[in-house]
Amino acid sequence: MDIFMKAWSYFAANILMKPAFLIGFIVLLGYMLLKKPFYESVAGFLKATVGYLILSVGSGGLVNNFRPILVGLKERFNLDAMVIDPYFGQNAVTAGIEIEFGKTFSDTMILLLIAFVMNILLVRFKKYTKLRAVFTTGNVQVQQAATAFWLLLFCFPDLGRVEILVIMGVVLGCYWAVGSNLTVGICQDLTEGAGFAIAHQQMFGVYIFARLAEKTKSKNSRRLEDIKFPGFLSMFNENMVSTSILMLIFFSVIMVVLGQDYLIGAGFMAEGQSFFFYILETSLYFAVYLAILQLGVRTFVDELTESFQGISNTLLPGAVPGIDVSASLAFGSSNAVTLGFLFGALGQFLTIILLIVFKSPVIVIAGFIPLFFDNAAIALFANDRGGVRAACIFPFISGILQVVGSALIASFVGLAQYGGYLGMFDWATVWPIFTVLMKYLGFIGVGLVVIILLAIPQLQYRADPKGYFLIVDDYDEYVKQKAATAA
Ligand code: ASC
Repeated sequence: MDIFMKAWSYFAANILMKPAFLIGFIVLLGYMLLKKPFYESVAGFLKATVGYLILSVGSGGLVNNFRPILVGLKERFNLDAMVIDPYFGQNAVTAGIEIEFGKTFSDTMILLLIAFVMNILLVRFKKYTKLRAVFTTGNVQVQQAATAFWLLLFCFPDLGRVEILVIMGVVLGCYWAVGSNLTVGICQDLTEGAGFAIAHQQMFGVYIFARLAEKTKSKNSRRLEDIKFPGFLSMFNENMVSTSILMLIFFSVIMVVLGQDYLIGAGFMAEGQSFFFYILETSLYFAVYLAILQLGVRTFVDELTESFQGISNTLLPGAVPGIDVSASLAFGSSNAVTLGFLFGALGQFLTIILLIVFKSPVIVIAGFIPLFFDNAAIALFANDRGGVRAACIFPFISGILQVVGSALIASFVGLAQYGGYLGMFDWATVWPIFTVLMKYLGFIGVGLVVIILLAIPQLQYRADPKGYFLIVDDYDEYVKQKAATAA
């Protein structure tokens, strides 16, 4: 048993929690199952891993460059505020868990084992469960486990170690499998059959807004990529240019509000550096990291698509891998990505101002990760299925919900005072609902959460029994059949 746990811990720490290697090994396994020559399989492994690492450079660059600027607002105005951001959320849990509950969570590896195995079993028995996606984004699983641990202890303060682990493993395993599965269809449409789903922290959000976008679509709705701006506006047709201009405007405002003195004092800017060029360079890095991120996705996605057939033909029939939400940002309209970020920011900032004006006991500071990755993806899918208007309205609504939902849940469960909350869309909406159910209905609430989650894929299947598995097995055939039924 000890050897088994040691082997698992090694696997979890070095591979499962490092998605670049997990995706790399999935590609290797897939190609081996397809009986490709060894050298091709190794080449696939390398390309997939390097591609994913490139994506991480892009997304890490965005986070590391722009998060401190937003968080600077808190320091600059001496706000006693909580930052909504996965890393701040995780730190808040670590800081408060012992004080509040007299516990620490050191069972991450075991939890990941239970939840991962459960996810795979749910997909293996897809005939009954209708679940098609395996969650592979281990780095966010760890953040979610920390927050879920807190939420569960808040609902069941006296629970022992084993019970906590089992409940967390089951509830999180279901959330991962069901959430990721929700996005299979919309991802296939967006990527024209690239064969992956989203495994991240806004799966319900992306799906719900994608469906709402379809519902609010009118005859005149147009996608961003179908609009050609005339005259001087034509510079917005090229997304690197439009991203640069819009981010320059956005971050200029923020950095002017922060002020040169603050930026120098906090070590952002060097003394004597030109304020103008500092702002220009910093803002343009947004387009730089976005381009890197997209390059990374393009490097690994083809390998993953092809190799995963080896797995979906044998070990896990009809399955797709659930991967980082960033992967979707290389598809569809890049301008939607920028628009989503800006409208999400508008929603968040307006709501934060209202919190301040109405003297809310909890003030929230916008975190970069929810602001960008949630709302960019929401806009991307909304644009794809409902056009530009949907790509503006839904991230705006999401921004409001992220702030309101996080403020409510974090003060309800007592996390706010430790400075952070996860804050991603699902954790500001879906999880607060789960928490209320579990707090007031106890174990019946836990059962209810699991039943609600597992019912979702059944409803999805019933809505389209013919296309539901076909969209994964053979996307071209799926499109053909849809066209034939529509005609
Ligand atoms: C998160 C998180 C990150 C980013 C990254 C986006 O939730 O913790 O580091 O999003 O996964 O690519």
